[in-house]
Amino acid sequence: MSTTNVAAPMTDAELDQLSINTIRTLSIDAVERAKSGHPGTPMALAPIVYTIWNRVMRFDPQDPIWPNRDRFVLSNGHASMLLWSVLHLTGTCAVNPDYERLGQPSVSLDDIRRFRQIGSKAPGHPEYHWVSGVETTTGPLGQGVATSVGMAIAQKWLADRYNRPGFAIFDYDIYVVCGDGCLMEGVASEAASLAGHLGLDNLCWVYDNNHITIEGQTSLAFTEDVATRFLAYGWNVLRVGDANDLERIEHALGVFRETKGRPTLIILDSHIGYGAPHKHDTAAAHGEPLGDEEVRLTKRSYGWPEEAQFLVPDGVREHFAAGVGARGAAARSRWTALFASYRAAHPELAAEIDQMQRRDLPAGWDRNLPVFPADAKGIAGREASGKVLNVLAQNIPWLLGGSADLGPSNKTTLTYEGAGSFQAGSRGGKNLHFGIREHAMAATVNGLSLSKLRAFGATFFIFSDYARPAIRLSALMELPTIFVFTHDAMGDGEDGPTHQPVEHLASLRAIPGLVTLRPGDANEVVEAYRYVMQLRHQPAVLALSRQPLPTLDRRAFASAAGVARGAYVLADPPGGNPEVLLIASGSELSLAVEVHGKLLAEGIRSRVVSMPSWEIFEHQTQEYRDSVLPPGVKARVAIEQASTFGWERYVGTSGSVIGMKTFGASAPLKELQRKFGFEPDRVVAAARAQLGRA
Ligand SMILES: Cc1ncc(C[n+]2csc(CCOP(=O)(O)OP(=O)(O)O)c2C)c(N)n1
Ligand SMILES: [Mg+2]
Repeated sequence: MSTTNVAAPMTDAELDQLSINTIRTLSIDAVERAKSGHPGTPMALAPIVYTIWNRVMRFDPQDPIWPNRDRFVLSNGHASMLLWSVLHLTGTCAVNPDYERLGQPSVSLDDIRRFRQIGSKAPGHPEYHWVSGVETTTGPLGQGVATSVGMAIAQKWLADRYNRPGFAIFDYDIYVVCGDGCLMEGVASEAASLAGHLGLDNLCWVYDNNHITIEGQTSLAFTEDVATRFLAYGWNVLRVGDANDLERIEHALGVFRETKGRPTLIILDSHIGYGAPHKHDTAAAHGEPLGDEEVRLTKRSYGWPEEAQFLVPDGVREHFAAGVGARGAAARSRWTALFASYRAAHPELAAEIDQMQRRDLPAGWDRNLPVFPADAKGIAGREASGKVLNVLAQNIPWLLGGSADLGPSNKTTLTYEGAGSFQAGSRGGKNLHFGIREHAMAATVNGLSLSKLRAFGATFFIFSDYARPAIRLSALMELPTIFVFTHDAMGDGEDGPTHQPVEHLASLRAIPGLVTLRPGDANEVVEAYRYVMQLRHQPAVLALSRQPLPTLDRRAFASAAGVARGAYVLADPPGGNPEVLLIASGSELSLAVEVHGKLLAEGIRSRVVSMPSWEIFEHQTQEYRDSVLPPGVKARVAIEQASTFGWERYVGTSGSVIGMKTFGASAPLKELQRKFGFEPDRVVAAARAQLGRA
């Protein structure tokens, strides 16, 4: 290998090489200092990441949230040092959660020195919301590539709605780097299939074909023909046989940009641990420090001073400034001028873009929300939800979403005039057809949300399991995504236990930051949406019934506006002073109301607490919580057609929980309610027992 002269002046080619080797050695040194991390892949992929950033991407380091920037996703998140290196070397600025620029670097050299240490802006994996310039959190392999499909859909949708002749307000591309792990994961297959179907020609995945994963050669487990697979998905497939050949890489990226009608996969043959004499091409280079001696030999092979650490040679920062810095600044200033004339020509559209970027809601977003009259027969949660969604989607232009092939069941289809379907030939449609791909749907919803659209995804509650990894990332990234899950309990009786959620509520309630809501009647559904729409940094799950639920008479009971507090007193005995609390959610709320009446007839004074959301309730003041669940009232019965897991926190160890301890069964709903005890007599008996009057 040729020796690079670290001293200026240099040719452009030398500066390219110097920059690439800076990324490599920063990565090596950071992993060495941290005594943990993944050096081999950054060493191999520095040239592709360098080329994308410094030669191709339109990204202004001064404003990493400029709306029309090209996006870069590092789906093989373990190679995070690639990202920390370029964010540092490009001088990318930090912004705060209110989208204000902070005037300090996003990733400092000191952060890199403290790679993987507490508080460092160079954590183990790319973390959106923690480090500016990270477009999405990655680390769970496959999620980054799948999320990028949502970003690509978003760009197409935004372009369709907002671009006008002479005003290409949104024309950005999405670049993604991924490895063997990402392409082995099922979620990537779903996402690639969807992207191919949709003809997303703004999307470019670069596949690091290094034949290595943790256990060794990919021949252990991965022998498919990736190129043929992606051709079958309808992608454009390119190959670059040498990961160090910048010209060929740049050429392939150019072909991507000229390709219309399909996404592009660039298969890049690389050597993990490139330059390390004993570790290159081995799994040993994947996930551990190289070690002193190997580091020395590697640096020697790069023509690098062997003893230097965290060295950024003169000329490197300037080289990035002259590349991505200058190109990005020029593009952004052109865009800013363009947007100013756009604002003059299309003020309403420009105002929408402003609001969307700040995650504000447009004025009148909640007008015409339905109010459901009292009705003993009632309406299904999913039906009420469909009506609400159709109103909201008309009020909020950038609210869109869809189902994983269950639109007619989930009632999430937007049916109003002009709603349309998003397809290759109709980019303005608001109904997304995810197909039966829940994993990719949820990741796609994240990608849409990262692009500042308000997005929802839907399926049966039971299949929230298939969406869970991306829901978790939604919460971790603090994205206001919306998941509409219907058939939330045993309502689809005859379908049986494969379709009856049991542990799902408990498991979603355990995700930090996620808001779950299980509304108890149609007006609670309205209020649940009203609450959810106002979230800016939290994802929400709506668990909705398949079967009709009685619409409570809100003149006799408390207003459904109480949903906004998570739990509220729905009904008290005359004069107050309850002796037993009945706490219920969703389809069990009307059961609690019925029991309340029966108990009163027996002279037992019960309070019905509607508790659609634990998380929202937890955030109320102690005073409010005590007013709903008075500490002095120990006799408590919780009723919820879901796992009993966790209800002790509200009923105490002596309270009673009528819930599920087993899987369900295949039978008509009425029989299941009898079998599993969701019947008035059973609840009455539990309340009596709580009062020692069994
Ligand atoms: C969903 C998921 N499963 C497992 C892991 C643990 N893991 C991290 S990297 C890796 C191997 C990845 O291989 P590859 O993508 O080829 O990366 P390379 O070693 O080539 O950089 C594994 C299994 C993970 N991060 N995410
Ligand atoms: Mg690999």
